[in-house]
This record gives sequence, structure tokens and C-alpha cells, in this order.
Amino acid sequence: MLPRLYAIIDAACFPDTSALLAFAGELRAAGVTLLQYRNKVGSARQMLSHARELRRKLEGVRLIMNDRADLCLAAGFDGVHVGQEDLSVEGARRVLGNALWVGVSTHVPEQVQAAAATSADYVAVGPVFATRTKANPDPVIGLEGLRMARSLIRKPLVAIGGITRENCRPVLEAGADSVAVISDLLDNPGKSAEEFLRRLG
Ligand code: TZP
Ligand code: MG
Repeated sequence: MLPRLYAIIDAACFPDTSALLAFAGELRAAGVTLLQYRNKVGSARQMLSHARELRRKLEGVRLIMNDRADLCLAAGFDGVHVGQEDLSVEGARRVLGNALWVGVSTHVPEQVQAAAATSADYVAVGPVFATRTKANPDPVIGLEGLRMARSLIRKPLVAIGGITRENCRPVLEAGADSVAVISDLLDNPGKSAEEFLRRLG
């Protein structure tokens, strides 16, 4: 159900909207089918504007809004991704209903177990490796932590944090169904996404 590559567009990585949209277009052309929009710096207004443009441009791509269930609905996205300090999975579910996806981030085994008992469509776990993209990241869990998470949950599992073309294969082998990536897609996104898809396939 989950594609093996889950690309994340972090708005802070782009100088303007057209660069952000060009990046998204290259990912789509390379075959990316699951994409999250993440914006920790902009206003709700900017988020909705970016999201609506992404929706218009990326027909056929499953689009997930980070943090904000309201903006997911307003932009016609396909789901929301919540963290431990956002709406709970069931809170987001109340906003979105059953047809749209709710994904949740976890960082320690207790959170993975708790997520297993929710209606989440997938559970993300990490950071698997060190990352410079997230401010104040939780402690690195390593492939060991990922294997532990896999043993605790049957839901689709997304690995996140420091995942690159170089290290993505062992991440799948440790039990992830999908890898979520920000920085290793930024330089030459089309080529990078193709390489991820080839290595993960
Ligand atoms: N959550 C845990 S690590 C991370 C997020 C959003 C950042 C992942 O970015 P990168 O550049 O792929 O390490
Ligand atoms: Mg969040």
C-alpha cells in the first residue's frame, strides 16, 4: 500500500514558490507517488497557497500535509501527518474522516506501541540516522531501533531521518516499508529520486 519512497518537500529548503513547485514537478516526473508538504516557518496562509498549487500541479500523486488537518482538507490533500505534539491520530481522524490518510511520527517503542492501537494508516519512526534537517531532533534510533519498531507493529512502517541513496537498502531490510527523505533529494531531484526508486525496487 505504501510506495517505497516517501518524498518530503520542506518549504524552508526553497527560495520561493516556483523553486518549490519545480522541485515537486521533477519528483513526479521521476515516478514519486507519495509526497509530504512540510512547512515549519511559513504562515497558514502561505501553507495553503503552496498546498493548493501543489495539488493543482501534481495530479495522481498522493499528497500529505504535515501537522495541519485543516489545511489538508482546505487544499484537497489526501492525508495529514501528525507528530507527538500535534492533534492525536483520532483527533485528526475526526477532522478528516475515514477516506483520507492519517500518519503519525514516533520516536521510542512506547510511542510505536501506542500508535499501533490507533486508526493511523501508517506509522513513521526515527530519526534512524543523524539528520540536520529537523530542528531539535529526537535521539537517533539506528537500524536496531527500526527493527524494534518493526517487531512491535503490523501497520505500514515509514523510516525517517538521515536516509540517503547510499543507506536506504539496509533500512528496508531492517523492516521499513517506505523511506521518507528530505535532504538527499534536494540536489538534482529527478536523478536522485530515480536512483532511490531503482535501489529500493
Ligand atoms: N523527522 C524525523 S527526522 C526528520 C523529520 C522530519 C528530517 C528528515 O530529513 P532528512 O534530510 O531526510 O534527514
Ligand atoms: Mg508535526
